[in-house]
Amino acid sequence: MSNSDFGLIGLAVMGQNLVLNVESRGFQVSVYNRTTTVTDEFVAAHPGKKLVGAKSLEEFVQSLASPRKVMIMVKAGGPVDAVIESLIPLLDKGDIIIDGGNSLYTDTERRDKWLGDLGFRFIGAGVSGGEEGARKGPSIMPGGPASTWDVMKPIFESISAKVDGEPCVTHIGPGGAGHYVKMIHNGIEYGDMQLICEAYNIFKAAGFTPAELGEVFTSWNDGDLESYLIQITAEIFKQKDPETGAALVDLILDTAGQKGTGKWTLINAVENAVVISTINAAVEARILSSMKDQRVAASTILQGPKAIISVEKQELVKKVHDALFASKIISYAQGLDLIATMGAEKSWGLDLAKIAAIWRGGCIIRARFLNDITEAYRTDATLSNLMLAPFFTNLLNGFQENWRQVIATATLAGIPVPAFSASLGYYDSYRSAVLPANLLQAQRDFFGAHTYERTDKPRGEMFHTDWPEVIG
Ligand code: NBP
Repeated sequence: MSNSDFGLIGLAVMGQNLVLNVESRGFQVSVYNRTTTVTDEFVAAHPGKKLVGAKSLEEFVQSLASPRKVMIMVKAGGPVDAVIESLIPLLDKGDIIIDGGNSLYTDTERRDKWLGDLGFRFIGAGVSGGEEGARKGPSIMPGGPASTWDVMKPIFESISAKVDGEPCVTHIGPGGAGHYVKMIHNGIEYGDMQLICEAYNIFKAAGFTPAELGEVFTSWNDGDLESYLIQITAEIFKQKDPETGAALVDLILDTAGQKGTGKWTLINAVENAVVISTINAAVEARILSSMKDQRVAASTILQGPKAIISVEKQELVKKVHDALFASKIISYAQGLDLIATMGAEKSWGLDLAKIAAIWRGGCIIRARFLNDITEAYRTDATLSNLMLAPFFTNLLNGFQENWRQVIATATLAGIPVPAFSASLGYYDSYRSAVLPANLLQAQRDFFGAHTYERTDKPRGEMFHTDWPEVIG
């Protein structure tokens, strides 16, 4: 066989499916996995395909055409460094290493410098879409030097998802920009998922069965909420447990896991002083869900109203739709604000329209309304907040009344809606010309002489008051 066009290390779920995707576009692919039996079984399971299974890294590297293009698809963290360490003595200067896992962007920045100093070319690329995306076409967010992107472009564009003929991949920016944007994508995904769960909880309290919810979500997926997460949620509600015949969703324990990208997003938002309260609420909702034993104990101690909602079903479907959509807009507005802030801080030259455009297909947060987000940033690249794009302003103004009613109804019934509430709190704070921070500044000046500005004096002029002494 001739030398391969592409090589991939790490044949777990994502790696295997990406390899099959790359191969299906006409490229010959060499594969290597630390545990050799995995490689052997994978190659044996796909006879007739242009795959070269390597038993050693040396064999793997030798099988690649120059400049070599090696994608690493192993567990994020130490394993990525371990693979790079063992590749370095085998590769030639100018070869390209791509880390396609969910690496923390700061690790990517470190590797970018490390490998660049050694004369290699490095791309940290976020890959979204899970197993199916990897196989049929993911959304890919590559960072690193633009010149390296130019070399990888033909392969990445051919394997990515397409929307209206446009590939769901673009060069995001230098260094860790690709993995950074993938991290925020995952944060937005956390927000979307939690918002859907809160809608579900409200519907449950109103007596909707899983079968009815399957219909509601299917109809939503035919409308403006059309998205991958709404679509799979509809399927989840329809799924029966083969053992008991009951709706499977009712048998799944209510404790959620997380791998870290949501937490990383929160830390980065705090560091950049950007509010991402919807995503924050979503991460915290997962944490609270994992405290099952404490919640069960507290449920018989701490009091609240009966979780029953008595609103006519069709009316509730409309209201929850509006609350969900409005909150979802906020979640994206916050995530994009964080990307814009960090992009400016790092001088990455990010293009929010292009980022929104490559999220329209292949990835977990793909949604019809990403077309409108793309359009909003194409129209005004300097948009300070997505809520202020006329299309989204109109939607929010139209939704806000039902949004409030849903949150009020849920709160009065004792049903937690932390992400809905956080979203509305952000919306109301952002649109408030006056906030109670005047009192806060007075408090700060009282105990710490931090000074304050006055409403009747020019900005920047600072004042201090000799407040009365408080004893005790
Ligand atoms: P995993 O994250 O489960 O990693 C398993 C792979 O890593 C196996 O090939 C394993 O080899 C290899 N590996 C490990 Br663990 N330690 C290694 C080491 N020290 N040296 C060499 N290889 C090592 O796989 P995945 O779920 O396919 O995900 C791959 C990457 O893609 C991760 O960063 C993940 O976060 C990201 N991602 C996953 C998804 C998803 O839906 N699963 C979606 C998007 C992104 P072995 O066979 O020898 O143990």
